[in-house]
Amino acid sequence: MNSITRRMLLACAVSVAAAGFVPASHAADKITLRMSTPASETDQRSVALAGVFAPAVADFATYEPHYNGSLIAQGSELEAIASGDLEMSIASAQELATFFPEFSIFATGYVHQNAAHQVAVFNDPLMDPFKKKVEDELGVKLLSVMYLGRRNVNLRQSKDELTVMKPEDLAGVNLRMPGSDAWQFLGKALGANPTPMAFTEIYTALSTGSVDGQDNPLPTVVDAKFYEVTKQVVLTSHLVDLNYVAFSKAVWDKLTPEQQAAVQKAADDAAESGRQAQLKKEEDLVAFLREKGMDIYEPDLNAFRTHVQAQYVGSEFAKSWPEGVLDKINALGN
Ligand code: KDO
Repeated sequence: MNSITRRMLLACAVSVAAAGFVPASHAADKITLRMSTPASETDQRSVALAGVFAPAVADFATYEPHYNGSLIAQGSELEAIASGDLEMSIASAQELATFFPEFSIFATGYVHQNAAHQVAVFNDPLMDPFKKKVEDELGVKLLSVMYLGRRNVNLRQSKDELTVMKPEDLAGVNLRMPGSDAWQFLGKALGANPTPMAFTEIYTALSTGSVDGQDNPLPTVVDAKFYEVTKQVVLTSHLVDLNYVAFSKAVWDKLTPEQQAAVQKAADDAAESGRQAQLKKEEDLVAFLREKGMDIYEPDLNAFRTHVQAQYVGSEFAKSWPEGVLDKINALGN
């Protein structure tokens, strides 16, 4: 049956071609780039990829974004790319650390200083062995670094009910952190009681009180409307958070050198555009959140930094960091 069908289709195609009716459809040759992320469509990284990346590769690729973890669950994207079920994602260093523990260095509290520092680190030769390993062993290319922002502690309790100035003040606080070990470690290092949970479940968990809080940058607190179900943000800035534009190596290898250059430039341009938009939002949103009645204040940052850094010293994570890399990262900062 199959062969008859194939033969019939072939015959049909041949006769159409002979009649000169075959349209020179480039669309049919285009590759589809499925991108999966737990982020929303209005998140600035999503906006930048759809608005800057997609049109720049549109000649040869159809960008197909899937938001809110609707295609692939948060944390499984890299595996999906490796097995050919996905072409792109916005991957975190914490997710990469589940495969390559040394990536935890980029997920460690108070290591990256700001957005520019992230870019300097990503483009420095120190990143080359990290990128190569991911490419060789996972079949994933890390094209560019995206800025998510300064993660802060966002709680249901008002400041009157719970004022957080030091890590000790977070003792017993049930803080939602993303699922992987590197994230959970950071939650503990902050002094809290971390609870693993997918991003898409946070709003409900905050509204029902099954967690006391969550940590994310201010633009995420607004985009996901966490301000509706929380009362304070403690500006701990414990992680200047990043994501990598992750791209299938198998797909990359099928592209021409010109197409590869276009994909690379599109990723860099999208990352830069998203970074500027996110930085602006971080600045503007303090006023917005205060208008919504939230308490926003800075704790004793020195106490948090010292406490968090002390937890990493001698940890299993720190043992996986290649010799000298932390010093190089620090040297690229202010
Ligand atoms: C989150 O789950 O808290 C987190 O901020 C982790 C990031 O690595 C990133 O995946 C992000 O969620 C999602 O893209 C949603 O913004």
